[in-house]
Amino acid sequence: MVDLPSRYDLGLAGLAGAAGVAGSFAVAGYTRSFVVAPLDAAVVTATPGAVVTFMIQNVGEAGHLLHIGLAAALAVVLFGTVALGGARVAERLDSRLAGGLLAGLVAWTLAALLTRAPVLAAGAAVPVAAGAVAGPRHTQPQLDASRRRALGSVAGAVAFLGAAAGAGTLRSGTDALGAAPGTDDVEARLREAKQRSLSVESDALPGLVSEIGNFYNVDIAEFEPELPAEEWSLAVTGETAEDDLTVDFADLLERPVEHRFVTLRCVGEGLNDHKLDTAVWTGTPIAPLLDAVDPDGDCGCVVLRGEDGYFVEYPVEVLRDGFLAWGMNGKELPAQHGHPVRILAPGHWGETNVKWLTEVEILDREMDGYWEQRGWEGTGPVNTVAKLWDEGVTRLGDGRVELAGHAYAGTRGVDRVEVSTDGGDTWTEAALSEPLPDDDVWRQWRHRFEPTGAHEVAVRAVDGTGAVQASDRSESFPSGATGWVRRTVSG
Ligand SMILES: Nc1nc2c(c(=O)[nH]1)N[C@H]1C(S)=C(S)[C@@H](COP(=O)(O)O)O[C@H]1N2
Ligand SMILES: [Mo]
Repeated sequence: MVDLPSRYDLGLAGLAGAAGVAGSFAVAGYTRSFVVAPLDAAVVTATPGAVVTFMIQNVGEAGHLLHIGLAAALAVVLFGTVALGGARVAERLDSRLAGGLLAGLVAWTLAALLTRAPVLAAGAAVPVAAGAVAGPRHTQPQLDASRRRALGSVAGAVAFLGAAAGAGTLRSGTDALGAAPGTDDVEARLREAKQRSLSVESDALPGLVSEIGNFYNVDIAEFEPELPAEEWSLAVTGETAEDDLTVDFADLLERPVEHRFVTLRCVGEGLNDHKLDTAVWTGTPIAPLLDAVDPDGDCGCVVLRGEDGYFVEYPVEVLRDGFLAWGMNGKELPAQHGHPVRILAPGHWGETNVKWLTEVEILDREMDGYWEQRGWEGTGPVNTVAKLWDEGVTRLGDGRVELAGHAYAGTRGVDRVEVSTDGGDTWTEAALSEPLPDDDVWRQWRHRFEPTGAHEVAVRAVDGTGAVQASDRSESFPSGATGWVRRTVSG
C-alpha cells in the first residue's frame, strides 16, 4: 500500500523541490539552462492563442510573471516529488546514502534532459539529493531530536535558498554585451542621429536612436536562446533540394557590410504605448542569398524560423529588401534582440523581424506564422503613428508647454506631424527632426504652445504619400492600433 503524503512529507517535498530549483538558478542564472526555462516554454506553447491575446491586451508585462510562476511551481513539484521518493527509499532500505544517491541521480537526469545542460544539472540534483538524505524520520530515536533536526534542516534549506537566489542573480547579470562589430561608421551614424535629434526639454524622451537597454523587447519565450556565433548557421532552402544553401557566421562577415537606421514597431502595442524604437543595425543584405536559391516559389512567399521555435511567413518581395543584422548600436547583437543574427524587414510590423534566425524557406503555398495562428494579422506594413508619451509633455519656465514625440510610417516615411490643441478642430504643423538617411526610420516632432486652461491635445502624422494617420480608433488586435493620440494638457 502506498502511504498518502503527510504534512511532513509535503513540507519536505516543498523545501527540497524549492532547493533544487534554487540550486539550478544558482549555477545557471536566469538563462535557458535554468530548469524552469524549458517548463516555461512548455507552458507558453500549451497556452491557447485566445488566452495569450487576452493576456497581452489586459495583463501586459505581468502576464510573464504568471506563466513563469506556474513553470517554477511545476519545477518545485517535480523535484520535490523526486526528493520525497528518495526519502521513502532511504526509509525502506534503511540507508540514507541509497535514497540520496537515487534521488540525486533521478533529479540530475531530469534536469539534464530538460535543459540539455548536463553539467549545470548538478545544481538541481545536489540539493534534491540532500533533501532525500535529510528526509527520513524513523531512524531518529526520539521525537525531540527529530524535531530539532527538522528545524535545523529547514533553516539550512532557507539559508541555501537565499544564497542560491543571490548567486543566480549575480550570474544573470554577467551576460554583458560583447565587443563592438567595431567600426567608425557606426560611431559616425550615432553622431549623425544625435545631431539630427530635436532638442527637447525632457531628458527622459529618447532621441533618434534608442539605447539598447531601453529598446523594447517582445519574445514568445521567457528565456532567450543562447546561440553562440560559432554554432550559428542559416539554412536557405529553395523549391528544389539542390538549391539549398547554408551560411555560417564567418561567411556572413565576408559579405558587404552596411549600417542602417531601422525602426521597429510591434503590432500588439496600444496606440500610445512604447513598443516602437530605433537602432543603428550592422549587417548585410539578404537578397544575394535569396537569389542563390531561386526564390520564386509558387506563392511568392517565404517562412523564416528562429531558434526559439518562432516562425513567420510573408512575401519574398518584402524579404528581398531585408537585412541580416549582427550588430546593434555598435555592439554585438544582444541576446534579447536575436544574437547572433536577426532579419530586419523594412517597413513591416515587428513580428516580421525574426530573431535568432536559423532558417529561411521559400514556400510553394501560404501558411500561418506563430502569431497568425493566434489570430493576429501582423505581417503587413506598419500603420502610421505619432506618439505623445508622458515624458513628452514638459512645462517650460515661461508658462508654455512643450509637446514632443516620435512619428513613424515605415517606408512611406513621415512627411509632417500636426498638433491640435483644441480637440482636433484646428491643426498646426510641428517642428520635425531632419530625416535620417535610411527609409524605414522614425522622426521626432516638437510643438510649444501657451495653454489657457485645459486643452484637449491631439497629434497625427502625415506619411510620405500624403495620407493622414487614420482617425478611427481601433485596438491593436488583430492588425495594429489606429486612431490619433489624444491627451488633456493644462497650463
Ligand atoms: N525568434 C523570434 N523572433 C521574433 C520574436 C520572437 O518572439 N521570436 N518576436 C517578434 C516580435 S512580435 C517583435 S515586435 C520583434 C521585437 O523585436 P525586439 O525584441 O528586438 O524589439 O521581434 C520579432 N521577432
Ligand atoms: Mo510584435
